[in-house]
Amino acid sequence: MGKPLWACPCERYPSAVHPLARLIDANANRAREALRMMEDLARFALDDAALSADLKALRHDLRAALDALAERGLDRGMLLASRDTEHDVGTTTSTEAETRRDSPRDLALAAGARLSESLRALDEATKLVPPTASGATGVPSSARPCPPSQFESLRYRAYTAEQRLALALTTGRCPQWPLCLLLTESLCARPWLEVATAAIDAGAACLQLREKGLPDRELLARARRLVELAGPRGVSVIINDRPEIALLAGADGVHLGQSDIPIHDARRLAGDRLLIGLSAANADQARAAIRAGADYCGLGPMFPTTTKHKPTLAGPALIRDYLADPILAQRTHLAIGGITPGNAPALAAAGCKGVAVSSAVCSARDPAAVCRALLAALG
Ligand code: 3NM
Repeated sequence: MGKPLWACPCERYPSAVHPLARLIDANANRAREALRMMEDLARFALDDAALSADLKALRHDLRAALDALAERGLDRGMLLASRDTEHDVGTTTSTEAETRRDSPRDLALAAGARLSESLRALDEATKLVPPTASGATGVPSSARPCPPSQFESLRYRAYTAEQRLALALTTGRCPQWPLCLLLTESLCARPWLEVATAAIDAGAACLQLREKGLPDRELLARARRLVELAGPRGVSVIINDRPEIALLAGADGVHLGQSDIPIHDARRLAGDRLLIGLSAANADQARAAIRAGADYCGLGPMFPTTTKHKPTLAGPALIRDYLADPILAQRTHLAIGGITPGNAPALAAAGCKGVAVSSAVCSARDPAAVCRALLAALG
């Protein structure tokens, strides 16, 4: 009669404590806890029903894969009985990396790492569990084929879920700029560099370079000039439409429209090196942007504008919708479109914390005065 591999291999262990069962139990707990953390982040930090349901299904399938081990003689009772936390030599060992978490994304990444490690450990360790409960095949375990592992496919699903979750949670390092100047030379009443400098002097915390027709070489040179000007003063530089120019210039971010390259592709180019903003005309578009990993949303148009063709007005109601959503409300927003010092109080009344403005500042004889008036109107 062959002895099951997980039976006590030596006299050191009390009969209920089997090293292999103990290892499997510990990793099952680790995987379950990590999945629950990820599920709760999708549910409470992102409000993402689809991702939260996928993570829940993963958790249930993990349970089923563990329960299936009962057919091979390793049932729940045995796993539980093998647990010996009191004498676990590893419970007091922790590293600095384990104690440091700065954002929900850090929680997701830590949970994702625990999940894939524990699923890999389960995948490997269960190869030592003989295919039948008796283990009495007469064939040495090394010669018996392993049953196909369910843990391997769970691990692949876990990788994708971790990616979706961590991308949507972003780094949390996008500031809420009160004023972003959209800089377009053709709208400027004075040289563009003077306009940019005046805006910074007056308190603009962000400059977005928006030049649709400039040859690439000039666009890159201008982006670099703005980064030189703004960077040392702690002012962010965002490049409209062009992640590769933003990366080459060392800018802080890129702003994309609904028909520009998808956020996922911009992220593949830029990783965490760029903040990514997306224009949204309604709260559904804003939610989709955040789930896809946008760091901030441009919300508009607030008012009629001649700078961009915009047949439908979103109006300040969009700010209210955005701020009424508990997930969106935590993300940076920039109201955009036709904003002036005269109409900015209506945005402030809707709770607006940041505006992106082009013609009202660029076309002013005194751009600094307009920036100050906008900031004052927003309070
Ligand atoms: N995007 P101005 S409105 C670039 O609604 C842009 O997504 C908008 O310029 C949007 O301050 C707009 O001159 C124009 O109106 C903003």
